[in-house]
Amino acid sequence: MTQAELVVVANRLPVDRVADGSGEQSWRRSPGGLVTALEPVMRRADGAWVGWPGQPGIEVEPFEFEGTHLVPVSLSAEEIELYYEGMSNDTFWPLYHDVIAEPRYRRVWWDAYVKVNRRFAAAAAEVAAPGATVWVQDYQLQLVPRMLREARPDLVIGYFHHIPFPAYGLYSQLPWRRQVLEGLLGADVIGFQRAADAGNFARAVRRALRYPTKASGITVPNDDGTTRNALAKAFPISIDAASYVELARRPEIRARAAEIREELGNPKKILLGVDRLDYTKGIRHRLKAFGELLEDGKISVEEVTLVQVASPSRERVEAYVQLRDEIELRVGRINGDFDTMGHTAIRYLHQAYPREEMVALFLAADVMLVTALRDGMNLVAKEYVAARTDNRGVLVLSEFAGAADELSSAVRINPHDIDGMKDAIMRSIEMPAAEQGRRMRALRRKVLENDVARWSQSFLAALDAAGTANRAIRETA
Ligand code: GDG
Repeated sequence: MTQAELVVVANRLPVDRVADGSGEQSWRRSPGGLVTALEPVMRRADGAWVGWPGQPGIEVEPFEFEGTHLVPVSLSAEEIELYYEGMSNDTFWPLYHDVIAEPRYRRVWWDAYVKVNRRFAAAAAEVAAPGATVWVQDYQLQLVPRMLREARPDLVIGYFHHIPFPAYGLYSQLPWRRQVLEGLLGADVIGFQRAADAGNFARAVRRALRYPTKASGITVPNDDGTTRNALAKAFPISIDAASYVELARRPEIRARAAEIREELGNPKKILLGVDRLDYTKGIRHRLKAFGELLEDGKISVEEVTLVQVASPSRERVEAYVQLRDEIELRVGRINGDFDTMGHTAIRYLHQAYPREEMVALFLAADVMLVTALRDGMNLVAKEYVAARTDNRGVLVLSEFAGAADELSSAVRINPHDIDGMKDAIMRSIEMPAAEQGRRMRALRRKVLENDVARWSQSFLAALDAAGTANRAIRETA
């Protein structure tokens, strides 16, 4: 049986099951950011990855894929409904994004969440070598760190939270608030996107559990009366910036960007939004501001087009079905009111595109609109910046996205302030090339320096240090 020195545990395996032409099933690397982030580390460490293979009810034996040992965790259709669509995406997601949508608290969802977390923990415990490092990813698996520590006290355990962690006034709604904090505190290092998220977490621990905290450190009691330290700290995630630079330099992608402008009727300015169709992304607010600018006569469809890519997401969760209806109604109204035969106000695309097409869109766009109401980081903002090797283009960025902490040279907005957003859009449309260049150069420096390789290295280095320190405490106890 394979035993790995580094184990990643995530809701999804880094592969998708695909049928080839003859009906044979095979695996293909999934395009996600986390996969790119961890691939080099996994390869070097002879790592294992524990996760759901992406289809309900299928039982798959562990297998090797491009140098990583994959350990599938099977989930039934009912478990996907309760643990994933229910507890993860209809309770934790809205609660952690400051209750933008109303979280639903259902005990059957929680029971399934506990049961599924236990299954992930057991799979990780089985594949981890003695003293191995295990890195748990995200809010679907918040109980895994503690479950794993109970089963395997020899392990060094890290957890990274990809979404925001809310203030205690909101967090305290959660009927299982203590269990979740205790679950997370099973880790030696609990990583967050922003310092504010780590601060909210530490305050929740003080309020709900009464454990002492000092700077980033939390003193966690063990069952035998001894204590250990957990570190709760910000490790802002990033992108594989070099791969965006490479794509942006390809002649065929640059040609495609020019073609996109042509196809849109050569407007003077193209505004772009790229989001999963999610209520956290502020798509409605963006449409409102854009629609009002047309109404006010500040812009016209001959001059300015908004391209909105809204990739399909969580289509079985009711709030997402509703959101799609609302957005499509609003897009239809704006286009109906303002389109001409030759020009459209909003080119709305409810589709997912290959990365090459995304980069061509980034290059075609004069202004990138990131108007999230709450967002852990927002990688799209960083991808746009990385792709602009020409030092042109303007990033409009919500203060409520984690990326705002680093990307201070963006045009910052509060998406709730529609007038403010309209002003920011006008300023961006009219921004002189010299100012665009100055801002873009500063943004690019940040993103290229702090890429995803640095993110994973700095998390794993902190984890190594914390693990060593906790081991020393244990051995002298
Ligand atoms: C969560 C947190 C945090 C989107 N549509 C297409 C496509 N995408 C890609 C983007 C980007 C990724 O998906 C989305 O990442 P974001 O960070 O923008 O947002 P979430 O999906 O909500 O991610 C977030 C992130 O985790 C990482 O920690 O930043 O705050 O919510 O890479 O480019 N990619 C392609 N076609 C599409 O149609 N190829």
